[in-house]
Amino acid sequence: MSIVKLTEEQELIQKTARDFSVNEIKPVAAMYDREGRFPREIIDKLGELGFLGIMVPEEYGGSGFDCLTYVIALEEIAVSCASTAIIMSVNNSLVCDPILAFGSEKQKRSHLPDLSSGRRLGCFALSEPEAGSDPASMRTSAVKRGKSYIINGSKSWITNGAEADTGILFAATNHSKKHHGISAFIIDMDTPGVKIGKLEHKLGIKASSTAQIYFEDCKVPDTALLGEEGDGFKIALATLDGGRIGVAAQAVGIARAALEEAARYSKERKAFGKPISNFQGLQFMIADMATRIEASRLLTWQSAVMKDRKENYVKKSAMAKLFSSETAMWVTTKAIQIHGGYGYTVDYPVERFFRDAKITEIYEGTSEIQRNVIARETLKEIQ
Ligand code: COS
Repeated sequence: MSIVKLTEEQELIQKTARDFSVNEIKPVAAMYDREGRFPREIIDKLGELGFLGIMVPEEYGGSGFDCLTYVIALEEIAVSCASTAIIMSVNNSLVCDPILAFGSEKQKRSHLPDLSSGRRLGCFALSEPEAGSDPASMRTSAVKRGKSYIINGSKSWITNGAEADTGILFAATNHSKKHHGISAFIIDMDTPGVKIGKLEHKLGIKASSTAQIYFEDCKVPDTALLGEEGDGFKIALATLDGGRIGVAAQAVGIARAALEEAARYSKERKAFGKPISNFQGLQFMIADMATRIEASRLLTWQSAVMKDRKENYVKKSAMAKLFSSETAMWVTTKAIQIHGGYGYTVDYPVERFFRDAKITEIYEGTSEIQRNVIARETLKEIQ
């Protein structure tokens, strides 16, 4: 299947994720989407399977696998439900990962076991109403008072925001220092002064919540600081480098689901007296869909392997996210085309895949931001 030979353990995780996805997520995914309901029961089971802290070492209560194993599992989950996949991806990549990479020993021991098991769910609060692609312009502030910080401001587009128990929050501790004045905190979402605002009514990933969060004189202990004061911007970008691998895997899963549905449909549906899969025009679509998905997966796996090897994967994760998300959008569009009018109805799942695909080109850095990152790194490399 690929140049990467999976270990027996990785194949087992892939099978476990696939079986769970097919048996327990696929039958209910359309219902959760239609009702816009958070799939709490599924997330609890993902916790039991060890899928919420896949890369967290066992000593901190996680599964202790590498990033490649993580993306393999995430793709399988995304094939059935992109909403579930992003809930899982945020918890692993955007919450557990920065605590593991930048947290103190005490922070790792106190937060990671609950986050890995699903006893607590995490969110990543970086974006603001007027600071998405340009997080350095954030307005949320954290002012030091004795042994505490007082946080004021608002965050938007926060996946898991309404359900999360633990948040990775970014706030300016010194506005005059611009991006060097941003700090990261691990906060308890039950802290007085944290208020969940409006939930977005979205085009897709409707089973995952996307919330606004307000902070009104929210007092957190200085022990909540993640890394040093002023490290926040670096922590956010380094975390997003990893998050983008997760979104890439999610996009590969969505695209694969669309291809599988389209291929099956094309073999059943007849026109002009034969299955439409017999027509070359349609075969060319299937060929391009399969090829783009394979290339997306290779980029995704490559960036995961580079992360595991502790190589610089900034450019590769941006490439993986860019290519996979645009592939997901393209493949889901073709899947609807192959289904004709039926694909445009809620009676077939491809319309959900199409709606879900779009967000992968937007969150954790838009396609335009990924191109900025790729160009910046490429121009640095070529002298
Ligand atoms: N990891 C760690 N630090 C990084 C980094 C990375 N991947 N990329 C950049 N930085 C640091 C740089 O080293 C630089 O630090 P110093 O000033 O100390 O040297 C600083 O960040 C600014 O870097 P640069 O000048 O290259 O960045 P720009 O301001 O031109 O652009 C981008 C920053 C576009 C890369 C960044 O703003 C970005 O990725 N934006 C998208 C954010 C995003 O994904 N938003 C979605 C929110 S989550 S849904």
